[in-house]
Amino acid sequence: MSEPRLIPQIERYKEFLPVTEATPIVSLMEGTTPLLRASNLEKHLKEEHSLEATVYLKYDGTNPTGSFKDRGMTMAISKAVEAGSQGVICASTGNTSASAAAYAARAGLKCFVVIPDGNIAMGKLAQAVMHGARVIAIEGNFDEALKMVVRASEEAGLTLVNSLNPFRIDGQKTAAWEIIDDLGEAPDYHFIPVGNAGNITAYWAGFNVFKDNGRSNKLPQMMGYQAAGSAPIVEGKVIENPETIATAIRIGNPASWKKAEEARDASGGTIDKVTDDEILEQYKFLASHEGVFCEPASAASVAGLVKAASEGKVKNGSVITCTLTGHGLKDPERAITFAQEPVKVKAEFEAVLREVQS
Ligand code: AN7
Repeated sequence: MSEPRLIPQIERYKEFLPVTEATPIVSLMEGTTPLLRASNLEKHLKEEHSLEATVYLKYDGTNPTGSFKDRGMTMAISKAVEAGSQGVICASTGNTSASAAAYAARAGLKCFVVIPDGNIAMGKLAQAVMHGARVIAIEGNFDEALKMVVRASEEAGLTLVNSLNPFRIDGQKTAAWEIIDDLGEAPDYHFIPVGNAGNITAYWAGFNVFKDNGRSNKLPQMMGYQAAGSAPIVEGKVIENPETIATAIRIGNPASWKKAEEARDASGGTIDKVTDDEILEQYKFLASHEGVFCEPASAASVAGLVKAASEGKVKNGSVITCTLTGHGLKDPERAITFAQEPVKVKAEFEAVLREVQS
C-alpha cells in the first residue's frame, strides 16, 4: 500500500487533514496527477521573452471527473457522510457540480446544483445529469446562484459543498503537497487561474503547511490570473455582469476574495488579468505543442506566465509550476471552433494516400 496511486489522496495526507478513524472516506482515487515538464513552452519563453526557466504543468484535468474539484469534493463529501448529512447543494460554473454529483452518487446522497443557464460547458452539464443530480438552471450568473444556495442549504437542511465549506479548501491543499513531494522542494512561482478564488487560497495554505512542517524550505510567489472581463480582484470592485469565453471563471464576486489577496501579498506575488485572446492562444499552444488538452479557464495560468515573462516579472533560473485545472474534453464546443473541417475522400486507398502525401 505504499504506492500513492493506490491510496485515496486524503488518506495519503491524513496527518495534515481533519480525517479521523470516524471519517468514512468517499473516494474515486482522485489526486496523484501528473506534473509534466513543458519543454516546448520553455523554448517559447526563451526565444520570445528571453526567460530561461524550468516549467511544469500540474495537470489536474486527469482527476476522475476531469477537474481539480475532486480533491476538495472527496473531503467535503466524506465529512458530510460523517456528519450524517442527507444531501448536498452547490452553485457552479460547471466543474463543482460535476464533481459534487459524482461523489454524492457514490455516497448515496441527494445532490442539487444551481447553474447559470446557458453558460456552462456541455461536458460538465452531461456529467451532473448522468450522476443523477437535480440540476436547476437560473436566468442569472454564478454569483447570484451562490447567494441562493447558501440560503437554500440553511433552509432545506442540505450541506453546502461550494468552497465556503472549509473541507473543500482542505482537500485542495493536496495539490500543493504533491508538487512538493514530486519536486523535493516548493517552486519559485506558482501560476493559477482565479475564479471564486478557493484554489489559490488552498494552494497557498498547502504550501505553508509543508513549509511549517519542514517538508520544504521555501514558499512560492503566488501568481493568480482572472479573465479580463471577469477580474473583480484586479479591478478592485464587484463585476455585476462578468464575461469571458472561459465560463469556468466567469465570476464577478469571488467568495475567497480576501484570502486570495492575502496569498498574493504574503507571497510577494500578483493577481492580474489575461484577455480571452491570450487565454485561447495558450489553450491552443498546450494542446498542439505539449499534447496537453485543458479547458480554456485552465490556460489562464499559462497565459499569465507568458504575460509575466513578457513584462520581465519572472527571474531567470526559476522553477515554475502552472496548474491546469480542468480537462479539455469538458468543453468540446469551444475546441471545435478551432478544428478544420475533415477532408472527405472516397473509401479508396489511392485517395487516402494522395491526402497523406499532399
Ligand atoms: C477549470 O465549478 O467555480 O478560483 O463552480 O472550473 O477555486 O474558483 C470552477 C472554477 C479554474 C477557478 N479552473 O477556481 C465551479 C467553479 C476551472 C474551474 C477555476 C474553476 P477557483
